[in-house]
Amino acid sequence: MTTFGPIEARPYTWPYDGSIDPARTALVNIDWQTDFCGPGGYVDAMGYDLNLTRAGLEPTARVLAACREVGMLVVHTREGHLPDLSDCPPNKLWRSQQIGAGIGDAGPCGRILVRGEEGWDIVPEVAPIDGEVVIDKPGKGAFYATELDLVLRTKGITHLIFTGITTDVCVHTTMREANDRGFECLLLEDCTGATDVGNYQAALHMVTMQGGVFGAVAPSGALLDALGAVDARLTVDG
Ligand code: C5J
Repeated sequence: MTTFGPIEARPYTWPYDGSIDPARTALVNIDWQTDFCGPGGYVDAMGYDLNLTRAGLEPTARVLAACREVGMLVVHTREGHLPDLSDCPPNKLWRSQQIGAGIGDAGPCGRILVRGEEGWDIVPEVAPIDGEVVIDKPGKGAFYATELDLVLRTKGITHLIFTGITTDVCVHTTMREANDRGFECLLLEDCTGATDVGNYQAALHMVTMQGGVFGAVAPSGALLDALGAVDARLTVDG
């Protein structure tokens, strides 16, 4: 299969081993759910600005199209709990109730952060298509209590490209877990967002410390250029 890149990233040209091989690379889209970026969802109930968590949606849709085009594995994750909340730790439940967005409580998009509810769905702009991997997770990290590691290793994946929300919570936790497992990670800075601008900026910066302690950071345009996604790049640039 054709390889692409490498691409200009911070703090090193990504990937460390020379080029992007679509057969060994997965795009991992973290928690693009209504609960985190849609009106009436969990983040909205907590009172945070949805513009911040929605900011990366359009660029992510372009990246998703380009990665599908080159035959890359696409993985989507969803944070959510079983309807009886038996997989929701009591301290997580308590904390959500303190901030006025109790997990399992009824809201405009159904029960907050519960599997199968409207708010738990991935938003249409970046929804999975047939054949893509969807990982349901009860926690922040996508490796904890899920089949993700096994699926990636079975498919021969060694490199991961991340988009998603929120940068400082589920994206960071998953990227850190992935890095510890030996996956070579890239975070697309314009394809992610947090509930706080300072946290978003700090989370990006943390990745780049110590020579790329969790991997590297790049704008999505660099990836689109490398993949030869000419149409998508033209749209990005207007
Ligand atoms: C949070 C997430 N923030 N997807 N989840 O609770 O980042």
